[in-house]
Amino acid sequence: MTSTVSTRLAPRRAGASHQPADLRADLLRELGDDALAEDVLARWDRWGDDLLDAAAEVYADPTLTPRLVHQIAMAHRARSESLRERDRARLLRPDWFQSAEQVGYAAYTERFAGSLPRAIEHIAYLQDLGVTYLHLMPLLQTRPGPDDGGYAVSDYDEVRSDLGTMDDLEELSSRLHCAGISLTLDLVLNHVAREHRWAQAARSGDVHYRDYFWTFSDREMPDAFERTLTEVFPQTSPGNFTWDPQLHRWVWTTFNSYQWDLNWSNPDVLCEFLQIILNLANRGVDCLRLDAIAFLWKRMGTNCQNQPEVHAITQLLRAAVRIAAPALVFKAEAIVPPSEVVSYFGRGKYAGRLSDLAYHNSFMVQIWSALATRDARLMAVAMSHMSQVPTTTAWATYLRCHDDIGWAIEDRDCETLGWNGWAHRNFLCDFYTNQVESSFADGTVFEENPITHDRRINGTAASLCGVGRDDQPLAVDRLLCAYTMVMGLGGVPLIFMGDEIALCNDRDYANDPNHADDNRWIHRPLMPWEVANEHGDFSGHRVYDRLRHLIEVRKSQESLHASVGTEVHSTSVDAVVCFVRHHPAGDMTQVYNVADHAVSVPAWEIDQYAPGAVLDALSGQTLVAQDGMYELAPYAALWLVRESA
Ligand code: OTU
Repeated sequence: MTSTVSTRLAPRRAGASHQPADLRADLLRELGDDALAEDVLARWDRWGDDLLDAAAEVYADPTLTPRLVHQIAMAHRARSESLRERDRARLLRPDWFQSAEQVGYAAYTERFAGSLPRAIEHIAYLQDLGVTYLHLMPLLQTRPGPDDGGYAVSDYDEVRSDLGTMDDLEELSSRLHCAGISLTLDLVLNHVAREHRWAQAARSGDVHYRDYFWTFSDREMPDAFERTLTEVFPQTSPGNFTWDPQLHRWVWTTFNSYQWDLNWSNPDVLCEFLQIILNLANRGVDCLRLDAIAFLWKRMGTNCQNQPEVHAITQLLRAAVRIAAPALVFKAEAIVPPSEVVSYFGRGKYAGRLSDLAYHNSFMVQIWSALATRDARLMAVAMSHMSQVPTTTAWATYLRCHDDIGWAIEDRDCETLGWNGWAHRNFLCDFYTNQVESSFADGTVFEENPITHDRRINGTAASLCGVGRDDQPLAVDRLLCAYTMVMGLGGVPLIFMGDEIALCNDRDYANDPNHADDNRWIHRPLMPWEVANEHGDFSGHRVYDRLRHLIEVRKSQESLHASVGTEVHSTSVDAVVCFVRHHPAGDMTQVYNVADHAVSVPAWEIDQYAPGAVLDALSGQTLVAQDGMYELAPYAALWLVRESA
């Protein structure tokens, strides 16, 4: 044997107490008589190195990998026949979530249906709209009192008692599956409620559990960390540390003071979460939204976001899931600068090994910015600065979600246009809270930072578009133009509950003592079924029908598959932007006019991207040039393809 070959064959982690070969044997033994043991082993051979490399990168504990192997084997053994079937189907179609047929819908169970069993009654409604992916907002057991909209979990093994039980969850997921709809749930993994049993044990003096958290006896370390940390809720929960009188220590609390950040450098925390993930997978969950994933790893001297260990941990968990429950995918919720967000799909050695989906926060912000300025150039600049994402992943595109909108716009992108970044962000905030003449919106301010004066905003998509205002006859066209962009980028478009019927702001939230302190509830209205069941809406413009048509067309366009990216180009008309998609199934040029007035664009500027593509798949009409110009109505949105396509 030559030395080159022997090097290649040498164990990759020399020195580790458990060699990959031992672990493989452990896995085989622990799988016992599992009928699919060979399949699991094949997946270990495919993904095991991802798990081992990542474990070695973050954790020094030699007992960790055998524990993980044990968890994987046990979870697979407990997996039901129908979910094993689902694993097989997804392995044969690993791009299932990238397909143009995917359309998502996000809702709070209690606002949408009241409870999990009652949600079953509304599956037909989702099917009619064309939904294939349902994200139910956090529904595991939370602390009593304010719970940050469910993001303060006190028990990961139970469903919130007002919503139902774990069995109800399982029943719902299997009913959804029968209807061709996958289920996404939140995995709140940066923090737990201080009422969670781990925090309770820590508070009563158990040092094993105290190590699950970041706690400090005095202000020295907290003060040192604070120097480079930012504040998420500067008004309602200032600072990142909270004094706990029972623990008699400072606890790291990035979000609300009742949400204790977990110490992910502790391998026990990792194992706890792998178990939670595998349990949810075995209940039939198809996708986990990794909440606030950017914050997982703390490092002195940084803002404690986007640290490389976050990616290694994601790789480890993702690999474990690929082996034990491959029907499950991950969606990263990293609301971080555009230059950072792409790293959640994996860059460099992590490429394609991390989350399958990630929220496209930057695109969302750019849509609102373009509508406010009636100018789409900044969107083209920002989108062209974003790096390519792995071809096996997909963006989750959206116009609104349950959170506020923070103006994640980079200074350098503004500078390209000679704009000042700070001034532009400030303008957007004024605009969407209706403080400038040109505003069409009806939003409110969220959490103004008293030091930086940074402001974020709230409001439903419809209210931010001007639905409900007598002086805004084009509000619905604006809303649909924006949703057409969301549906057109490629990836999984997410409809936030109520947008399909143009639901406006709900000022009643202030009457609920658990919501009154958090004005994000203004855009989390109750579903008015008497209106929705009629497919009616508050605008009088049949938004539901128009959106359903848009969805139908989207599903017919194979070229919207997320494996190819979208080029975003500006034109000589500031308000007109082109989305260009090159796909073997057929090219598509999308044209949008973000202004509330008609415009003319030189025809060649659009034709250059896909000559001969003049059929608008959305209206079924052919685009005809007049004197070399295309005339575009206010908020025109066209998906141009070739006639034959
Ligand atoms: C996420 O939010 C959730 O979406 C929020 O609803 C929760 O309050 C929060 O986590 C805590 O669980 O951390 O990575 O601007 O965008 O808090 C992004 C506020 C997050 C949210 C931010 C976000």
